[in-house]
Amino acid sequence: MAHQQLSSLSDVASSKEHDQEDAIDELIASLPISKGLVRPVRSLYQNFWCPTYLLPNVIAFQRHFEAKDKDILLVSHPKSGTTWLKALVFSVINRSRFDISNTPLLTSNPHEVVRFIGHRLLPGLDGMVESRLLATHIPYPALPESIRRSDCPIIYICRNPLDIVVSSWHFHRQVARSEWSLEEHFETFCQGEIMFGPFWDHITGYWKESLERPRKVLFLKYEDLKEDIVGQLKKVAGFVGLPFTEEEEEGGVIEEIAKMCSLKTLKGLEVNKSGKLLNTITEKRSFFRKGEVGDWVNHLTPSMVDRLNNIMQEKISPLGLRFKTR
Ligand code: PAP
Repeated sequence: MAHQQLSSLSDVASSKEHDQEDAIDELIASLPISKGLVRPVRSLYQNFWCPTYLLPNVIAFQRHFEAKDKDILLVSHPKSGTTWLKALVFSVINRSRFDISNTPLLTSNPHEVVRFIGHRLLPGLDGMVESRLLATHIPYPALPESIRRSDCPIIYICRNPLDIVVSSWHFHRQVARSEWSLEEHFETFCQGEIMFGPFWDHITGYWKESLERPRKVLFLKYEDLKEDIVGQLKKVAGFVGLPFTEEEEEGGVIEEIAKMCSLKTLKGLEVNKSGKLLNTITEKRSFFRKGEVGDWVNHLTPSMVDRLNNIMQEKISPLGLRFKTR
């Protein structure tokens, strides 16, 4: 009898799960779609373009993720400095455990050391009890409510869109191994239909939140990191409640972290020179290219620059946000 009851309860549970899966499939089927090159189809979900195959993960993340106040979430629009930020913040918060002689960054790519959550689901997250360092590309309004409501800090990195479009074009061509022209890519980018775009909503969503809740969201710029990495690292350490001590500053700890996480060092490590990222088709070396501010001058025509500047002036500048572009 008890057994019968149990099996009928589990039947109910599994039929509920099936109903939920059906509902998610129906929801996904109802969304507007756009053709992309690397991920063939993107869906417009909650005002951002998401690769359709990732949507079930995004929805599960939104529904089930429970943030802890001690979690730290790194966020970026793709190609804005994600890899760099992962390496830097990991090094800052783990500096009492690791230094340059034994950091996991020597043997693992930054994307393996700090994993994405939301679009990729993280197995075994519950086992990570202490402060969890996680990353996502999901726009602010689409984050799980538990992240927005909790005190877990968010560190966002943005980059000037002229360099993002060039960087993402190189990346997509490499991943898709195809002759995707810069013109086609630029058009998609300006229409906002790039993964996790439109870029202007992504950037301004986190920018507004950083103004309203500066203790919740730290807003960093790739260009500022290039200009003054020591100052920016101090900012990050203070923001996560682990400011550098005088002794650490005098001992050169900040410079050591900056050097370990520099493009030159990471790109030169064997672990980042070949092989694919865990469970993906992406070559690890494709995350490291030039890492310059202003590489767009070598790629974009004057009319492309005008068009993108106009979009920025219309969508981003009114909020008081400016970029260094060279
Ligand atoms: P992702 O969003 O797919 O993870 P992301 O790391 O944000 O990519 O962007 C890659 C860019 O950051 C590349 O820029 P580029 O194409 O203009 O060269 C890459 O070279 C740059 N990059 C990667 N690691 C570093 C680093 N340690 N320091 C500075 N720039 C870096």
